[in-house]
Amino acid sequence: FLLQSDLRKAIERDELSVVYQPKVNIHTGKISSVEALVRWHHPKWGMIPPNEFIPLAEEIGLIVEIDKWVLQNACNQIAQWRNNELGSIRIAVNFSAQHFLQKNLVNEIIEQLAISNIDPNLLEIEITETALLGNEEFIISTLLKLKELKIHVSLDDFGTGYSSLNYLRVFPFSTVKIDKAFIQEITNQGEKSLAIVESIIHLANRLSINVVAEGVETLEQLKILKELQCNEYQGYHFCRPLPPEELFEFLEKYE
Ligand code: G
Ligand code: G
Ligand code: NA
Ligand code: MN
Repeated sequence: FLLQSDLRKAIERDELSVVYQPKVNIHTGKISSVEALVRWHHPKWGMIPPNEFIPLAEEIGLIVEIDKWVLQNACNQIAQWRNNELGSIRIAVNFSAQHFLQKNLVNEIIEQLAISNIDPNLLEIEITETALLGNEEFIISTLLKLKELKIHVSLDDFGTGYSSLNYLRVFPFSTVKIDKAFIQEITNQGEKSLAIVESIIHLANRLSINVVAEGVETLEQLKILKELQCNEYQGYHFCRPLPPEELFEFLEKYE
């Protein structure tokens, strides 16, 4: 309960921050986007992992406010990097189901893009399957509006939830992200995970959906993913999530 009331005050007390982790094309080495991941520095308890406070924020109805704060931060970050001549770099922001299912979502995003003066093409939204459990027509219309605006939308953590194959048929996603739980098993005698990863990649390629492997930690995993014709990967092997200044240095050196 203490943590709940602390979380309610975290934004105004400036205790949240955003770290960024690149996604990179396996074949060209080009960075396609960087994912924004929120962090909470509690004044007394130190770093609280998102796996603890995001579910809490969802429970107490605070997640929408947090998501919006991260979106605003990420948009301002894109603009700042552009002005610092790093060039145009796309940022992927995680939206929880509660947020994604809001009626005025698209207008709010348009407004934020205008305020930060950035190109919609530089924004990507990551949602998980739980966001797809609502009204199907509403979700499709939201996804189509975002697509029309050239905003990218990714299906995150694919393979862990219901993972209906129908989602890939019905909803217009630009990208599917294979959950890291599968990737970590492909070099660990996880014959079943390997088969699942191979199938998801094959399916995504056949459907012309971009496919990203999450949580790649070793060169061995990367080699397998390359052979399987996965497009992009993300993980500690390439780069950990970094604060903006450190990511800026990383990108400058990488170029
Ligand atoms: O880096 P990692 O431990 O940060 O993230 C853990 C979980 O928290 C992931 O499932 C990630 O999607 C989620 N997460 C991180 N940042 C955000 C955010 O800004 N909004 C939402 N809704 N989830 C986030
Ligand atoms: O949004 P999503 O649920 O996909 O969140 C990604 C999570 O995975 C974040 O918590 C991020 O810090 C974490 N992560 C990113 N790369 C790696 C990795 O190589 N290994 C592991 N174990 N976690 C990773
Ligand atoms: Na994500
Ligand atoms: Mn994920």
